[in-house]
Amino acid sequence: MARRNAPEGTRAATRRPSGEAWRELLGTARPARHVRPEAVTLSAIDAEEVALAELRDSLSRTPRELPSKYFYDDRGSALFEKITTLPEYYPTRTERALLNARAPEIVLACGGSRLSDVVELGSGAASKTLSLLSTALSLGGHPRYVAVDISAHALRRTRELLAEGLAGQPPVPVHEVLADYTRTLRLPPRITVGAQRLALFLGGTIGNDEDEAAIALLSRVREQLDPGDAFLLGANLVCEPAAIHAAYNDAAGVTAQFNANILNAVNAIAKSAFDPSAFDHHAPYVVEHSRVEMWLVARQVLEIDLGRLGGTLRMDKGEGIRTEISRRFTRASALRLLDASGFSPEHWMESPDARFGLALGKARTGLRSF
Ligand code: AVJ
Repeated sequence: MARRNAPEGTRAATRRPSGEAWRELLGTARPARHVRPEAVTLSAIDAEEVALAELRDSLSRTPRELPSKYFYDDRGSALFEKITTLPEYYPTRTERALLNARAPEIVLACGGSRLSDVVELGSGAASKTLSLLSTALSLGGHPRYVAVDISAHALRRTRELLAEGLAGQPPVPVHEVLADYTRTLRLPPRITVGAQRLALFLGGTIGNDEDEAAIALLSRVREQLDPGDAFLLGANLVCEPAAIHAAYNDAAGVTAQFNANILNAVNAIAKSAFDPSAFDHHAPYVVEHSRVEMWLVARQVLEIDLGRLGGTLRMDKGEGIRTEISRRFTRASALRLLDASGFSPEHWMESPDARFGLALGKARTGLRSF
């Protein structure tokens, strides 16, 4: 994963960036057929030293952890895209169907043809967002799409998917922001004064954080918006444990590969010597915390050279590293999160099977007085 030193910000494109991220983003960037990339913006991903400190810190916690954003190197992003097509992994198709069904309602609640700026955090494979953009276009709007992702690979896929999915429709300008939004977030300035913005945080990724970090993240989004701007949050909902369990323990073993691959990503950054094949994938749904926990569990006693992290990590047989939590919410807990982050909840939409929810909120003027 590319990590550079430039300070974060959307003006970074005017600077001369160096390093892998730049090469990776621009070296293979070709204009898509139907999507005109009007501006390519490069925001710095956190400095190498910060990443090393973060990895050191999380691996020395009890239990040991790795931040789940490290899943998304090129291979990890590709594996996650594969997960979204697995029969067991219900969230993506459930959310997509819900978005497709409710797109007109969502776009109309965001000013209809006045919706000019669609900003997606973790745009990944933006295939779910197509219905919102199509709807805005068909209402006579001219939306721009701002894709924010930590992965250059994912941003490339975003561009391809938009080109394919919006073929034959008016071009949608795409503004790409390569950034780690778990740390800082700076959105490009709005296109025109009074333009209506809609920020999206879909896929249930909000479930990767405990409440405090989730509220901090959503509050950072709120700070980048103006009062009245809209925010759409996708949340996995509490449902049958067997369905949740299957989604993270697929028969083809893709989720297990995705989990193990985080160690390759860490090795690339830290020059460490984790052996992915020395760990078992373990992903139980923990009812008490309404969350999936993904673990990598050492199959035998291990001594791992930590490379640039410094020293050796000793792990007992059966000891685990927690690589992800993926929370399940209720309508009440999802709306509480929005509200606590400076958004007034306006709409709640649920899939027919009640496994996935979308909450639409509007950025509030001031802080809430309790
Ligand atoms: C991309 C964070 C929403 O939590 O379900 C998929 C990641 N992990 N399978 C999720 C994931 C294991 C996914 N999110």
